[in-house]
Amino acid sequence: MYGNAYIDPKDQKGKTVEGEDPVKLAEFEARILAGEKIEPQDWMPALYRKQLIRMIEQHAHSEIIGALPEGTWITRAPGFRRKLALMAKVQDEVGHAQLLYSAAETLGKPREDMINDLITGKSKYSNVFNYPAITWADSAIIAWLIDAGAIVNQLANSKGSYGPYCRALERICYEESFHLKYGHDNVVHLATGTAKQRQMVQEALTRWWQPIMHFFGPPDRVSVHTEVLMKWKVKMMSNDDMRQQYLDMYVPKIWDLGLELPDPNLRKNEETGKWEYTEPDWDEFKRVINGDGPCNAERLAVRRMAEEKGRWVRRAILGEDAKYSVPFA
Ligand code: FAQ
Repeated sequence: MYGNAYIDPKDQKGKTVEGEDPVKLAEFEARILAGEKIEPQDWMPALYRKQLIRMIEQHAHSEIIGALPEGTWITRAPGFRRKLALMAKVQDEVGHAQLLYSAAETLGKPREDMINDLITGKSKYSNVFNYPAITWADSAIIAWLIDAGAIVNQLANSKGSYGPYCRALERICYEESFHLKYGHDNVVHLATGTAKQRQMVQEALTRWWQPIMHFFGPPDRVSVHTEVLMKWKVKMMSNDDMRQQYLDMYVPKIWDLGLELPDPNLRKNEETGKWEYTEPDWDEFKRVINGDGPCNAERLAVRRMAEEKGRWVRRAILGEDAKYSVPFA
C-alpha cells in the first residue's frame, strides 16, 4: 500500500542502502537536500522507512507512557485549578501518542504491532518516564523541564523531511508550549513559597537532573543513528547540540529561581560558547532504556493491563461480533 513493504525491525533488510536503485536513491536524496517533504506514497529507501518507524514509534510510546508519572498526581493535585490543568495536560500527552502512532502507521506498521512491541518490552521509550514522581514538585519539574526538552527536540525535527511526522510535531509543539508554561508556573510557585515548598522543589530538581541530561540521547561520539538520520533530515540536531541548546535556554532560568543544579562542574565556557558539565552516568542510562530502571516493570504492567481491559471494546468494534451487534454496521 505505501510503496516499500513494512519492514519488520528484526529483519536484516533495511540496515543499509545496499541493493537500493541508485537512480531512485539519488532522486530521493536530491529532494531532501532541496528541503522537500517526503510523503507516505513517495518512494523511499527501506532504511529511511525503518529508521522513521523506529523513531516515531518510540516517540509515541514515550508520550503514552509519559502520561503515567504525572497522571498519578491528578487525584492529589493541590487545588481544583491545578487538578483541571493537569488532567488536560495528561489528556494532551495521550493525544500526542495518537497523532504519532498515526504518523508511524503511514509507513506501514500496524498499530497493534507497535503496541505489542511496547508491552512485550521490544520497543524503547524515553528514559525519563522510568523514574517515579514522588512529590507534587516532581510533577512540576516534569511539566516544566521535560516538556522543555521535548520542545527543543520536536521544534527542530518538525522542520525535517517526513511530512506526516513533521505535521504531527508542529501540532504537538503548540500544546507542549502550553504545558511548559503550566509547569513553569508550578515551579515558580514552589520556589517562591515556604521553606518546605522550596526544599521540595529543590529535591525534585536534584532527582531529575541526571535523567534530563540523558534525555537527549548518548553523546554524539557513540550515537548509533544520528549520522544517517541527520543526512536524511529526520533528525535536525545532534544529541549533543540539543543538550547544549537546552542548557543554554534553561540553566539560567533555573538559577534565576535560586535553585541549584547537582553538578559542581556545570558552567558555560565563554570562550567556546559551550556548556561544560560532568558526564552523566551512561551505564545507568543503558540500564534504564533496556528495561532495568526504577519503574520500567510498573509502567509496562499498566500498559498491559490497559491493553487487556480494552480488548473487549476493540473486539466489539472491529471483530466478528460487531457484524451482529452494531446497528449501523
Ligand atoms: N530514552 O543513536 P541514538 C516527551 C536509544 S517525548 C530512551 O543517539 P537516536 C513528551 C535510541 O533509541 C520524549 N532511549 O538514537 C512528554 C537507540 O536505541 P535503539 C521522547 C534512548 O534515535 C513530556 C540508542 O539509545 N522524544 O517527553 C534515548 O539517533 C512530558 C542509541 O541512541 C522522542 O522520542 C532516550 N532518551 O536519538 C510526555 C523524540 N536516547 O533504537 C509526557 C524523537 C537514545 O537503537 C510528559 N526521538 N535512546 O535500540 C529522537 O529525537 C531520537 O530518537 C533521540 C535519540 C534523540 C531520542
